[in-house]
Amino acid sequence: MQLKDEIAEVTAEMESMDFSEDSKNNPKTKQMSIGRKKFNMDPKKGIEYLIENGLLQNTPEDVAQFLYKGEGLNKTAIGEYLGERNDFNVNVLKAFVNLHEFSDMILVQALRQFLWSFRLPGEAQKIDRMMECFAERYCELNPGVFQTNDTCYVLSFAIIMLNTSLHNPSVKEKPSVDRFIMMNKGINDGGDLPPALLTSLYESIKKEPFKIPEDDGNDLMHTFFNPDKEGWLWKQGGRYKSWKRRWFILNDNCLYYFEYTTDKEPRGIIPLENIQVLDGKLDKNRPNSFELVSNNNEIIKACKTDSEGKVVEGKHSYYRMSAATPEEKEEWMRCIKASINEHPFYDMLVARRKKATHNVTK
Ligand code: 4IP
Repeated sequence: MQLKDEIAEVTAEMESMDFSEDSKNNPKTKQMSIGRKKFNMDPKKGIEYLIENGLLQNTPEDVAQFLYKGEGLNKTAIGEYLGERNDFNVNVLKAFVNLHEFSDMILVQALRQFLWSFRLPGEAQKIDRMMECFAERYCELNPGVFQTNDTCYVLSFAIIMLNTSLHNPSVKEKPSVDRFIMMNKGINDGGDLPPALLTSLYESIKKEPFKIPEDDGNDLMHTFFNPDKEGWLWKQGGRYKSWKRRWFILNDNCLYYFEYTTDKEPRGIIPLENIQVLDGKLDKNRPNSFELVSNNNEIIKACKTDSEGKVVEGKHSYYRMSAATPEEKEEWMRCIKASINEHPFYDMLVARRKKATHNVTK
């Protein structure tokens, strides 16, 4: 952080050296340069300074314009300022998003532009507010693409997660386009989005990952959505305790299982809510096992396809799984735990997803 501040300072210094003699001696230019430096160190103080010296008007629109131009400004500082919760900053955020022109852009392009204009902060509430504004703006400029703003919001995150899965080397199993389409079923106000649209979004991300400003390799995009994982596990039945080999996918705070890797429809979905992961009992026939148990000793909320192909509720008071190796087991437990405990943001996303798919569950 300190290093970043120093770099920002030196950059601002170098910029001011480029000025002609006239402008160098111009007190306003000098103040502007001081204001930028202050902003990079403490965004609130920087803006106050610029307003006090008459270089910015005290309106959300003028401040937004300044941040949007972003000349000499550190994008982490812009993100910090836009994420603040008071009325003025929230209005600056709205005005800032409204300066983006997304007409006739596919969602990935709009996201690329948006996520490059500042650095998304790490806090769930802030991300939520920013992405909500983004979705609202995109839908306003591209009417008819999505049924609701929530659809746009949920899909934006699906794209950000896809970006991680496709480009983060620690994600071994890369999702296919069919998988991406499947994961986004029902999000268009209960209906499905056109496969051609989802395919074009997928292809764009596959070809070119998102560019994130000031990415230090420890960025939100790389760590936050890391728990995604896929692989074979053995799973014990609910009422009838037979063991089945199933292809599991951990995604979006849910565990999905499939009979074959190429299946488009999962056999079962276990939302990772109100559960914990425990080491399994020692059983030499089922080594490397772990269990998902309910926090309140109730049946775990889940759905599955029964033998007639109907979607029904699961009947598990616990799920017992067995992995091929001790390392695999540890990895699954780590990833599931990470996705349970982690971020309040997941709860927001799950809630938003429920809204976007509400017709399905009605
Ligand atoms: C079935 O046993 C399978 O193990 C099912 O797993 C399981 O459903 C059933 O649990 C269990 O009875 P048989 O196929 O030997 O009859 P899968 O759906 O992966 O095939 P779960 O809920 O684990 O998916 P109950 O609770 O329906 O009995």
